[in-house]
Amino acid sequence: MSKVALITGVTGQDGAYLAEYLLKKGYIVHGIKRRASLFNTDRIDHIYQDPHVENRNFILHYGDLTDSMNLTRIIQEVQPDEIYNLAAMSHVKVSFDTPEYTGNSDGLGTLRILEAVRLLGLIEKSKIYQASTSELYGLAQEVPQTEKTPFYPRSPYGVAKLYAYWITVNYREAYGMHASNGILFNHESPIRGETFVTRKITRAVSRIALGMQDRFYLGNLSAQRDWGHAKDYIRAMYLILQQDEPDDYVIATGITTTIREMVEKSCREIGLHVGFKGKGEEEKGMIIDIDGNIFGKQVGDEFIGLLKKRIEKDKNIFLEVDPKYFRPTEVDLLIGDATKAREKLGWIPEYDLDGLITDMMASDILLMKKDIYLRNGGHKTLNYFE
Ligand code: NAP
Ligand code: G4F
Repeated sequence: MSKVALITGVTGQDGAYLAEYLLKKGYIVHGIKRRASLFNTDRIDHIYQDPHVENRNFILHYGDLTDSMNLTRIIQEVQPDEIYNLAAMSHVKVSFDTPEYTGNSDGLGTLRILEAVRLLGLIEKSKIYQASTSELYGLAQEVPQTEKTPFYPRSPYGVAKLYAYWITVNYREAYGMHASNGILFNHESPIRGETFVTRKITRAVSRIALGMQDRFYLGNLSAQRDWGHAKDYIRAMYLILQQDEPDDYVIATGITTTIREMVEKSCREIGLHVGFKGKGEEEKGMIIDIDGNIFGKQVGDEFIGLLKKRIEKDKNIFLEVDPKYFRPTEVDLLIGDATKAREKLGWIPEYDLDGLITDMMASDILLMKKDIYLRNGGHKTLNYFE
C-alpha cells in the first residue's frame, strides 16, 4: 500500500519540491492550494494530473489555513499517514503590514491542523511536520544557533511561528502525537519567491547583464543569513517524519554570508566584478570589470558590448539602497548548527552556497532570455513589480 501524504502550501517553493520528491518515492500526495483569481500552480504544473485520470497519485484540494472546517474535512477525506504543514504567509517584511492575518494563518493554522488530527482520532495514524524557522532565534542569543538556543523573534511572522512551534511541542507532549518541528534556516532555489532577497538579486543581476535593466534597490546589505538549497531541505522534512520518535531539528549549512557578499557572488558567477562605495543608505554597488570568457559562456557574447559601453561611460552603478526595504526590527545574524540532524537523521546537504548560486543564476538568465526572444518576436511580456 502506498503511503499517503498531505502537504499544505503545495504551491510554494518547498511544497513543490516535496510533492515531487514524495511522488518519486511512491507516495499518494494530496496538496492544499488556495483559490486565487489567476492560476497559482506554476511550480507544480509539471506534476499535475487531470482529475479525469483514473488512479491519480497527485490530488489537489482547495483550502486555507484560516478555515478549520475545510482543514478538518480534507484531513478526514485524505486520512494521511504524513502531514507536512508548509503553508504560511512566509514573508517577514510583509508580516509587519499584515500582522493579524499572519498570526491567524501561521500561528492558529498550525493549531487547526493538530486539533483536526486529534478530533478525528488520527493521533496514531498521522505524523505531523511543522515548518518552523530560524526566524524564531531573531535577536540571536547564541552563535551558532542549536535546538537549545533560546528564541527571541523579531517580527509578527517570527512571533506567529513561535506559537506554532510551541503548540506542536504541546500536542506532542499532551496527546502523544508524532508531531515534529524542523527549524529550517533560509533555503532558496530557482523557484524561490521573487521578493525574497536571493531571488531578487539573481533576477536583477540577470536582467542587468542582458541589458534589460540598469539598476536595482535593496535594503539592509549587512544582514547575514545561513543559506542552503531547498532541494536539500525538503529531504530533511521527509527524514524527520521517518523517525520512530517525534523531535525538533535545526536544518542549516553552518555558513553565514552577508547580503552584500550574496550580490558579489551572484555577479561573479557570470563574470562581473563589482565593488561597493559609501555607507548605510548612501552605499552603492558598482560594476568594476567584466571577465569576457566567463560572461560569454554564462550569458552570451552578444550581450557583452552593451554592458562594456555602460562601464566606459561611467554609468556603472547597478545597486542602490532603498530604506523602504528596511524592517522595523531586523534579524542581523543567523547561522545554524545542524549536528543533531546530521547525527540522528543522517542528513547531509548536497549543495553549498556556490552551487546554489550557480543553479539560481543559470535559471534566471534563461528565464530573462525568454523575455528577450518573445519581445524580439513582437510579443508582449509581463512586468512584475514589488
Ligand atoms: P512560500 O514559497 O511562500 O510558500 C508558502 C505556501 O503557503 C504557498 O503555497 C502559499 O500559497 C501557501 N499559503 C499561504 N498562506 C496560506 C493560507 N492562509 N492557507 C493556505 N495556504 C497558504 O514558502 P516556502 O519558502 O516554500 O516555505 C515553506 C514553509 O517553510 C513556510 O511555512 C515558511 O514559513 C517556512 N520556512 C521557510 C524557509 C525558507 O527559507 N524558505 C525557512 C524556514 C521556514 P500561494 O502559492 O497561493 O501563495
Ligand atoms: O530573503 P529575506 O526576505 O528572508 P528572511 O527575512 O530571512 O526570511 C526568510 O527566511 C526565514 C528563515 O530564516 C523564513 F522563515 C522566512 O519564511 C523567509 O523564507 O531577507 C533576508 C535578509 C533580511 O535581513 C533583509 O532585511 O535580506 C535583507 N534584505 C535586504 N534587502 C532584503 C532586501 N530582503 C528582501 N526580501 N528584500 C530586499 O530588498
